[in-house]
Amino acid sequence: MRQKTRTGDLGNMSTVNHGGWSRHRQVSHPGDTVTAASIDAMLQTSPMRQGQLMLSRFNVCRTVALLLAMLLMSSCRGGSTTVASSPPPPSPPPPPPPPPSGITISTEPVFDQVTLQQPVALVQAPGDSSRWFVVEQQGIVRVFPNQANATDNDTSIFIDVSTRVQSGGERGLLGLAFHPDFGNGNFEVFLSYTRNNGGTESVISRFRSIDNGLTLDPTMEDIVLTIPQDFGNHNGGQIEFGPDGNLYAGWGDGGDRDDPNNRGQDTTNLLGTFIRIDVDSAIPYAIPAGNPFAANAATPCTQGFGGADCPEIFAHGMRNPWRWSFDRTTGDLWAGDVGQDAWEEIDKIEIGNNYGWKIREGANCRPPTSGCSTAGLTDPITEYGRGLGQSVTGGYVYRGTAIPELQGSYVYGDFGSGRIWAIPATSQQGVVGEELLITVFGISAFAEDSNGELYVIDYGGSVHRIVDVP
Ligand SMILES: [Ca+2]
Repeated sequence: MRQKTRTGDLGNMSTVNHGGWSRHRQVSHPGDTVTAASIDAMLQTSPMRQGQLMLSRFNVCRTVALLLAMLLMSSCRGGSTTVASSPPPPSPPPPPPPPPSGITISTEPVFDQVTLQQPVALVQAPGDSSRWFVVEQQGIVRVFPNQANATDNDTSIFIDVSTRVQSGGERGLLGLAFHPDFGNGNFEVFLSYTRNNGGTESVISRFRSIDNGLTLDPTMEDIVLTIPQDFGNHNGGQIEFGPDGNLYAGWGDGGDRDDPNNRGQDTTNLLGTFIRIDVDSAIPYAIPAGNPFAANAATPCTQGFGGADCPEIFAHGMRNPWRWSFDRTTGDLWAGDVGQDAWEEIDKIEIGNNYGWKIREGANCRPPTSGCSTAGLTDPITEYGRGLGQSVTGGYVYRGTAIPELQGSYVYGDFGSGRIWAIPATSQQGVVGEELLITVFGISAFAEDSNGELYVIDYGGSVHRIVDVP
């Protein structure tokens, strides 16, 4: 197994999904005072960085972007200056590692002649393995050919909604979902982003291609639903069509620390939930009959809140689901749910379940650290503590063929530590992930191609294929 050693602290941040960077503190956030000059000064003076001065201009730009992100978020970990917080509970000694599985992997850079800016997702269109679509946080979706030698000259803009997106920290263009019939009589694509509507607001909108799938028309935006956010962080924001043809979305708890408005446990709003809606049967959507609160279908929470339990809800008790996927073989929904102080968790999201936030973080009571009621709460499949990472990024169950020993394993990583782990997709709750690799990447997402092969997306702007080490 090739293991890279981290030489810096670029990954020790949680740009996309963490912290207490909230709207009411934005003005005084130290990140706002960062200038290009101060970044330059840091680059010049930090011994750790000196080797990086030899980097290409492109890489320096990446470094600056990452430093910016790091500085933005570094104060978020400790978080609040306005909310008194208890110290995190001490971590118990780690359990013994599982026996080695024989999985040996590495990563290889791909598409390294294509410039990507703060990518948060990389996807292919249904039935079309010839192209990749990269979702950039500032509000642009670029498309480039699925060719190793693709360059910026081969890259074009699929859609640019940056002028209506509020980006930065954990906000931005956060999700894209092709309609399952896209290119086959349907040309709809759904985007999920945050905008400024008197405060941060999450939006899912329906767009269409009127040029046979080459681009999306930005002038025809039909808003599907909106959710006002309490604070600027924990926006979740991924959207995907499930194997049942419904559109799923995952939302964070509204932000700040300790879920101050108890959104995760309150099912009269869409914060802290997974939702499932049917975007084909009605405008803007219909409620699938099996949803837990489908009886309230006549009073949907199209603006995030309702007087009764929201019929869109599929599961709840989430803190900030960051990157999730459906197993292409079983249809199971696997998600990373980012922790606050102590535990990062991987959940298998099933209908009607309550995943515990803010009663528990991972499979642990929150302060007080014992005695919380666990009745009705669903444990994660696996969790890891702060010694191993700071911000989980959910991945995929590997169903490819290039790495035989990885088949049937759920692969996930950590944005802060760059670690990549796997667990058997048949795991029961409490399994310990097997660490496969320590990378230098700020893992903002994983990607899965049409053959089921997996890729790691580095928030700094690079893509890396996961490959076998025989
Ligand atoms: Ca949980």
